[in-house]
Amino acid sequence: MSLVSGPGRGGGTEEGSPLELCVEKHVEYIKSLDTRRDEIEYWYTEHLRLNGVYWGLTPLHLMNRPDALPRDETIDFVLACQHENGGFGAAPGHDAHMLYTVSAVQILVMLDAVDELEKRNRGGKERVGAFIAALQDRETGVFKGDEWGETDTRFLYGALLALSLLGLLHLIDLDKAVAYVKQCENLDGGFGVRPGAESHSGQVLTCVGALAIAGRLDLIDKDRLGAWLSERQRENGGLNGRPEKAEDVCYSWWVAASLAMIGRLHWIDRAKLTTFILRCQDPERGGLADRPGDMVDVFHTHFGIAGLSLLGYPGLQEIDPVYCLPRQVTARVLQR
Ligand code: 3PZ
Ligand code: ZN
Repeated sequence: MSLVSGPGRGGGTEEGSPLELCVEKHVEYIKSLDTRRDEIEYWYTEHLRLNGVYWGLTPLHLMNRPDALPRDETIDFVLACQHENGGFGAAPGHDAHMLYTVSAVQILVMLDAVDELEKRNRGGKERVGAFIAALQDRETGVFKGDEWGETDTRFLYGALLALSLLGLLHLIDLDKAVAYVKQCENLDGGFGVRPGAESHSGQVLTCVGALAIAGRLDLIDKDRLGAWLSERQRENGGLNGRPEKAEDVCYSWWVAASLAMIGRLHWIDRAKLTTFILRCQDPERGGLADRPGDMVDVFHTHFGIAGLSLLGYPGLQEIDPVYCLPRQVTARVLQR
């Protein structure tokens, strides 16, 4: 199964054409990604496959088409990516890594199939939790992506996200993880990839998300961070990752979800951002690109539709900004 394709063709919305989400086109685009195994790009992107399934499945759920991909085949594929050590690789036979393990948990939770871990791969969710917990540095509280890799707040956020969905947060030192995130905070209100590193919207999302899961949003100066985040909006309505950089649909998610978590989403112009995201659609072939006129991919399709959901676009399921999953999914699992 692959939902990461190579380049599609650049579309771009013509000036003045009606701006509506082309739901049916996007459903067909995502479905088509899994049927292109003959194309060379399929093999170039094997290292992204499990993430790609998450990026394809989430917008389908948001667009009320959860059955557009075969549920049983998806579950089979996810379970085939699991290792003896409990973690998941990008595809069957690949090494286990935090990022794929988080995607696996998000997919299984979305499909209400966490029980299949126990039924079919033995060890159940506890074995997944043990893989993740072993990647925490017990001195500093931060996480590695795999046993050799570097540490990064992305992995810390992923660990907290997956463990909380599995009900296994007690396996780690949560206070140490929170203290590490706090050290990544900068004077501008943003967060960097590690203590002292420059603020970046992607890192802000991972740090704010981690604090939200830990129940420690009280540690954030919300007005100062909200000001830095709202300055990310550009003239055309799009959002950038840091000062002076170009806008990109995926940053719409990092910035807007962070603002939503601290209760400041109204600090950006929501109508202008909605218009920007809709202009990134390819109205003929389906899918969304990083910015208007560029080539579409499943990653920007996912984050674009997630952004529209956060902005309350009509007809979409509501998304949970902390978990980047449909609200009804996290409500079922976390009972909140
Ligand atoms: C993209 N990855 O390193 S990647 C990703 N980027 O695996 C997936 N916005 O070829 C797709 N840029 C497209 N389909 C892009 C995921 C990156 C992010 C690159 C990107 C996005 C602008 C330049 C890092 C979660 C997981 C991973 C990332 C971020 C968040 C690429 C380039 C990089 C990657 C994959 C393909 C353009 C798709
Ligand atoms: Zn992007």
